[in-house]
Amino acid sequence: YIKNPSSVGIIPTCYDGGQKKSGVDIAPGEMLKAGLATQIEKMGYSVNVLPDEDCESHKPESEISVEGSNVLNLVWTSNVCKAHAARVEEQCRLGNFALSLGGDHSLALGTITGSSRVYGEDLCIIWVDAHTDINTLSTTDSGNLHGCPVSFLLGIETHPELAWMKPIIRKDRFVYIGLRDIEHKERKIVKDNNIKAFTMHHVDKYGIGAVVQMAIDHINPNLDLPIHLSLDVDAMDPSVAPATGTPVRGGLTFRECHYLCEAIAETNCLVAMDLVEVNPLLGDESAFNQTVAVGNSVIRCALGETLL
Ligand code: Z70
Ligand code: MN
Ligand code: MN
Ligand code: MN
Repeated sequence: YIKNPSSVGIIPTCYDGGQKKSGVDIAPGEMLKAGLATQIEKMGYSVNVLPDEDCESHKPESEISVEGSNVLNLVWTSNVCKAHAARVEEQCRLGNFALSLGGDHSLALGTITGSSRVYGEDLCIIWVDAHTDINTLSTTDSGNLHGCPVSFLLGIETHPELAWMKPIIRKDRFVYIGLRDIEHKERKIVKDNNIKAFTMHHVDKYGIGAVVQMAIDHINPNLDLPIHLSLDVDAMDPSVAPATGTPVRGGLTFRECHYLCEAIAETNCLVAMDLVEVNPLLGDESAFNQTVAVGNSVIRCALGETLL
């Protein structure tokens, strides 16, 4: 794979159907309005901003219900993510850095499927989030698919509607950082599947430097494999990123999250990134501006802005 891509493809998909709060769908537009593309260009990359996906056009006439599950918007989410996956795949094939802007985290069904079609089993995932997002169709209480993408990506859950994913992500090349809000049934899935997870407890205990080092050593010890970073802004503390649907206190500080992105940039292995769950409608104008700005800032860090 191409190390250190010189071009970035920004892929906005304004999808909010993986959860119930509207507003997460206007985040890509706001992040771009705040200057994200120009900021990345100033770093020396060529930037191609793809058009927003028309999520309404993917809405089915009727949804399906799944027995034993209260899952919502399964067909709609599947359609949107399938389209998004094709766009991520294309950017990766072109050798561009694939930057997905969400939208809620259900979009990762598409983002990681897209990059894995190009990088195959080599692909390593760093999932930075307050939540594990590993519910299955039967364990989800909320019915929100943004709480479920990891189970589909790791092949723990399947459904005919999502058969297009053909997941090939290896469980030993997947790692969590920043967890602090895990449902009981999710905890069991994480343990039963032996998935490496660094919670906020580990960040407190070892420090962010050691945690990121251990996470990278786990998935990619020789630094010779491509990495996809899926970053949910709620990984950060609500004092840093307040405008998000499910804020959970005790999160990554401003510097911890920036350090994490810098350390991943330093590996020269990062090929794709998702920035999801910014919701500009939650909170006042200053909360909104702050969250959009910190989202753009961690993206630039992951692209190497603050490295010498
Ligand atoms: C819960 C669920 C979640 C993000 C909330 C919450 C999941 N475990 N994910 N906010 N980003 O509904 O499954
Ligand atoms: Mn909407
Ligand atoms: Mn998430
Ligand atoms: Mn989350």
